Amino acid sequence: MEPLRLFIAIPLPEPLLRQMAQVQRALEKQMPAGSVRWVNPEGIHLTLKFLGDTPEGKVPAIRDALAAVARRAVPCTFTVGDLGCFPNLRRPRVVWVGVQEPGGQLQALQEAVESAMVSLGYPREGRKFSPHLTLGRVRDSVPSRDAARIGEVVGATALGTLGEVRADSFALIRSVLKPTGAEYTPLAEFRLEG
Ligand code: 2AM
Repeated sequence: MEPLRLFIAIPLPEPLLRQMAQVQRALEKQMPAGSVRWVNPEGIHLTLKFLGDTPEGKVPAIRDALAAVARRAVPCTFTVGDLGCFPNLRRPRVVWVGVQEPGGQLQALQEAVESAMVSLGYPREGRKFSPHLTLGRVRDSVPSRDAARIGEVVGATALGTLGEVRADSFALIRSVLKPTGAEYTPLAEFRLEG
């Protein structure tokens, strides 16, 4: 049987997704044509853990482990705003909107999800958790002059705060890669009950 490509993420409210679509359109106008693959705004989410290819038989254990995390984790509120690029503005690969949550509950939730998945055999993420909402990915074929322009536009755009999100659940999501972009299907949602 085909493995399932899975990840764990916090879904975002519709009005914020519409704002993100506006930001994408505003950026696209200023960037070299076709230089960025913009993600479908309806699917924008805050990723907590990417699991990747997973045998279907493992899904019940993942669900049980995530349900246990959700029973203990508290809801949190985070702010969405400001723009940036990974790895940096000089070598942009991913264009994102930032997520700020000084209270530390989002970080605690991500760590709890990470540990639960490490216990199930997934590798621990080597990088520090940098919560973000991906808007688009710079195409591999983009000449360095165009990449520089993308970084300049992102650096020069003062987005400010788009809004606050009350996160009271997270989801296990299946991703199917299509030529038109990734299609996401939530397999299970977990309410934060702590
Ligand atoms: P992102 O949050 O930076 O966009 C589904 O692909 C989600 O898992 C995306 O949101 C993506 O990153 C995240 N992700 C993390 N590591 C990944 C990887 N190695 N391959 C694909 N997606 C990954």
